[in-house]
Amino acid sequence: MKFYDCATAPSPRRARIFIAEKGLADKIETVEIDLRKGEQMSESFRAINPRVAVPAIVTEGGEAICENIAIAQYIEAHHPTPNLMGETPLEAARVSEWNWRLEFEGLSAIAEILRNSSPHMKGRAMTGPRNIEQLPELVERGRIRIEYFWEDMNARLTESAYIASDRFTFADITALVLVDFSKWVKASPPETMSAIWDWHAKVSARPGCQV
Ligand SMILES: N[C@@H](CCC(=O)N[C@@H](CS)C(=O)NCC(=O)O)C(=O)O
Repeated sequence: MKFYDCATAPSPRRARIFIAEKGLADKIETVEIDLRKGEQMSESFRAINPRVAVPAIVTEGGEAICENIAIAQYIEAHHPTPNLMGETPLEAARVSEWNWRLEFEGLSAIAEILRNSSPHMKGRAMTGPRNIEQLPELVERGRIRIEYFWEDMNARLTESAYIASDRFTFADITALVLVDFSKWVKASPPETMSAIWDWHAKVSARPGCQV
C-alpha cells in the first residue's frame, strides 16, 4: 500500500495519525505531495486522485481511495486492532456521527475562513480540479460557525472522556486536527473551554498523535 501525504496540511495528518495509531507507520510507503509547490495538480497525481487532494492511498490491488473516512474504514477492515472505528454498532454510529459533525461543522468552517481570506488561495476557495473565487463574506460566517461548534464540542467533552465514546477513536483524530488547524486562522477554542483543552492535552500526548 502507498500513502500520499503532505507534511504541512491538516487533512493528510488525520490519515497519518490513524496509520501511526494502528502501528503501521513502518509498513506503509509514504509519498510526499508538496501542496505548496502545487504537486497535487501534476499529471502523475491526477492519475491517482482526479479531485487533486490528499490524503490518498493506493491499495496492493492498485485501487486509489481518496477520502479520510474511506481510508480509515479500509485500513480498519484489514487491521482491526486497535479498534478505532467503533466496537459495537452504537459506538460505530457515534464515531460516524461525531466525525461528520467535526468535518462539516468544524473543519469546513475553518477551511471557509482560510480559503476565502488567504492571498495564496485567490481563485482556489475550494479544493478540487476547478477554480472557485473567494467570497469574503464566508470568512465572517466561518467564524460564527466555529464559535458555535466549540460550544457543542466543549459540552460533549464535559460529559464524555473522549469525543465519540469513553475511549480514543477516529473521531478524536479528526477533532485533534481540527483544534490544531483552527490556530492557523486564530479561531482556536477559548481558553475558558477547559473540557476541550484538558482533552486536547491528553490526546496530543499520545505517541500516535505526535505525527
Ligand atoms: N474530505 C477530504 C479533504 C481533503 C482535503 O481537503 N485536502 C487538502 C489538504 S488539507 C488538499 O489536498 N488541498 C489541495 C488544494 O488545496 O488544492 C478528506 O478528508 O480526505
